[in-house]
Amino acid sequence: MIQTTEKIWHNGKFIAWGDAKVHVLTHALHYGTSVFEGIRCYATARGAAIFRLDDHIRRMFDSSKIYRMEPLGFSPAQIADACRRTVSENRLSACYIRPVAFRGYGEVGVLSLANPIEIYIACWEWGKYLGAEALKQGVDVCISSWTRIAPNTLPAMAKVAANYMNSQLMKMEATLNGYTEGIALDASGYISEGSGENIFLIDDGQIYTPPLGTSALPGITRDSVIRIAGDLGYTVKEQAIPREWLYIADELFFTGTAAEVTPIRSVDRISIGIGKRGPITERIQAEFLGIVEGRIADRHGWLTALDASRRAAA
Ligand code: PPE
Repeated sequence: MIQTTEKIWHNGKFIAWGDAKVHVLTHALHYGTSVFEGIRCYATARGAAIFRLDDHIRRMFDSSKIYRMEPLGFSPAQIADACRRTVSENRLSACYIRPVAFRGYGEVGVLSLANPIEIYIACWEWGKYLGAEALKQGVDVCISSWTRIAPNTLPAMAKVAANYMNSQLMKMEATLNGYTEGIALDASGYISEGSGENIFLIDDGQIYTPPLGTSALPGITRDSVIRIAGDLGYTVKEQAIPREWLYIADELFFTGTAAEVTPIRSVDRISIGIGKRGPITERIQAEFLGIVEGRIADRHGWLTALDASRRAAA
């Protein structure tokens, strides 16, 4: 069960957690009309810091633009500020922040343009997404029998609720068959992404990831890892990856806000590389976790300190 907190931000005001309710005829509930983000806040030595806040808010506005959910009624700077205030209001440091904007109660029927847009921001403590041991030991995954949403059906660059019905089919199938996660192929048969993660492959010292054209979400962690890999002297090639390349790769890992950098140790019960976290994955993961947890200099300016006075003093 989710660990509740005290307050949730709604359209500019804080309300009690238990009062954040919607009518059963809310448009989003029937038709999936909801754009959202998942953002992590980390406890660092200098206080709580939110990872790539502005980039997440930018993606949320992009998602709402794609679905003609405009204007949202608040600027990106206002939503970013509301995210910071939601964490402070709940006196949390390490937590997961979930801003969501959706078409609310009004008309019933597919066309949503007249329905009001409601924005909520909640946060709560959320531990390791793929299990406590996953970051070190790696996870066992399968190729999903479900194809990822095709580019001319649902736009994958938008992070919207509807896309997660496809993700849920992948995740339920994987879980019920004893795997931690499923990876989908795109409509052309190439590797797309996990139900809630992007994927990276390492072969012969070279790092690869599927391009965004494979219906993969433009992950903020994906982008961070591409830049961290560059800092470490690697270049990441974005190219189409056939399924069998996963089986014979030296290393594989997932990236995501919730999953962070999680090694994959097997695919379809085929052991990958040394069968646990590989050396390049370990370097990238250490660098990523070092930066987000404030132990390594924030050279890209990715962290937003919650407490501005502390930031000024730092
Ligand atoms: N692909 C998908 C489909 C996806 O949902 C995520 C995030 C990613 C890639 C990675 O994107 P980013 O977080 O920007 O690096 N998945 C979120 C959902 C988790 C959930 O179960 O809810 C997340 O990691 O927050």
